[in-house]
Amino acid sequence: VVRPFNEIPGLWKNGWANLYNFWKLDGFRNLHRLMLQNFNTFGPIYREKIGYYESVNIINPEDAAILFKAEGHYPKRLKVEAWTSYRDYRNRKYGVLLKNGEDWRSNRVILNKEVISLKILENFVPLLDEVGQDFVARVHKKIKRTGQNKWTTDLSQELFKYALESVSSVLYGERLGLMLDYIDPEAQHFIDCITLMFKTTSPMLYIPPALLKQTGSKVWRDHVEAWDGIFNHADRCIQNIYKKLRQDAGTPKKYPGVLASLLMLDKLSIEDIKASVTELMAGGVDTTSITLLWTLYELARHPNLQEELRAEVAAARAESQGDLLEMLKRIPLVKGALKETLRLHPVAVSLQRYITEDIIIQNYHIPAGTLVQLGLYAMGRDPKVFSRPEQYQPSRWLRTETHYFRSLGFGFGPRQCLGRRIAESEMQLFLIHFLENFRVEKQRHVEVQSTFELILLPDKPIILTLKPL
Ligand code: HEM
Ligand code: 2DC
Repeated sequence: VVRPFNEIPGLWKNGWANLYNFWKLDGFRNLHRLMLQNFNTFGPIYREKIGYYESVNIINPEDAAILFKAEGHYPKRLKVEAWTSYRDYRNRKYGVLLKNGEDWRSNRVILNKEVISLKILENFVPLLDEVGQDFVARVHKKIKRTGQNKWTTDLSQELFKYALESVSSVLYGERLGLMLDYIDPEAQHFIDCITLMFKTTSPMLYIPPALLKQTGSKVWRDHVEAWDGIFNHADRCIQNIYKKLRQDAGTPKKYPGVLASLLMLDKLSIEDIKASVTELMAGGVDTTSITLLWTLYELARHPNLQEELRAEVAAARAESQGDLLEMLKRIPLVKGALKETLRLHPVAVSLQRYITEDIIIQNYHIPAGTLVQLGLYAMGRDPKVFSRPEQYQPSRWLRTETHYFRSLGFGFGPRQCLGRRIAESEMQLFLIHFLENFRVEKQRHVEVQSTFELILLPDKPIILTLKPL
């Protein structure tokens, strides 16, 4: 017999006591580890309430399949109130990230064609390839300057710039120039604001922003300042393209970028376009750069694997004879490496949906309307799901072993990551150029773990040594 909702194990009876314990355990930064612990304590399903935040948590791929079948026509994630509060406070429109219902769907359908369709990839790849080339040229220069034929550094700032340059080149069809020696301080400020925005969001998952706003708390003030910085810079970038487009109205010969394409298409209001393009620009920095940093960290720890990947890239380069799209089809192990990175170091600790119909998971009844979370970090490290989960093994993604609901780093279905294609090609091209130019080594034996700042980040600087080949 199916057991009732109220019998699901877990701590869900006293949200406020749970919030207090969560705070004592430094849960704001340990969310991923606490989720893992909860699965160990309660099994593959548990119910939880922290403050106002109530959810049912699952870990098995087969249960994820049930969850996503019940996501309905307008899939809805956990509402990040900090983000909606800011928009309401400043009277700014929601973009596709924050919209819901029919408004979300109609915007998303139009954006899909310009941002994640396979057809559009042809336009993105040459732009992203150029940024990849400029990145390696920049690193070669840095290496020369050390006079030691190697460069030991924390690459995160360089990767933030690479990621922002990449996403901007695709969105605006032009370069910001972040791979140059002197960079626009506004762009640097934009990067810093995104990091601050994520960091200040996580406490507000549990403490309502409205409350923090009333009490004039620093988190809320910092959060507003961060989003203000993000929107001001994005507005300037968008205005700049808008003006240019009005000046030379004729049809351009080359691909003009996502923003100009959307403006010319004239299917979304300018305000809707601005809101979503801002979200794409902000969503495109920390996500891909941190994933690349983790990948380099893993390659530094696995020198043989690094050589294997290098060989794959060299062969793909030779076989594809200058055709980049063709080349991207010939690097399955590089793609496996990126999946493996997202398995062990996912950007998103969980995926969530408010289910639109009653479902049964692990023989428990879960009523429609419940927030169900798939613990992505916990699943990636579960030995029942991945054999030897602690090992970084890109080749596991080549084998015939089942991948059924196991590769979910970008989410699933119509509400999955809108930036997915940009992110994937940007990261693949980065690794191609990197492997063709440098060997990466790790310093001492430093174990780096994840810390939760809304997205999962390395808990300490990752210091790498780059040597030219
Ligand atoms: C949503 C992951 C890069 C923009 C998401 C979601 C995940 C995710 C898990 C939620 C999906 C769901 O609920 O099913 C990642 C990862 C990235 C990445 C792992 C890189 C390694 C990017 C980039 C952009 C971007 C580069 C922008 C160019 C977005 C947007 C949404 C989203 C706009 C909301 C889509 C919607 O609600 O319709 N991402 N992301 N992401 N991401 Fe990404
Ligand atoms: C954070 O418990 C943990 O892609 C919460 O590019 C549940 C939750 C809800 C929404 C998730 C968020 C987590 C992690 C960061 C995500 C976000 C949805 C989109 C966002 C996954 C798992 C991200 C990083 C976007 C950000 C876009 C931007 C404009 C801020």
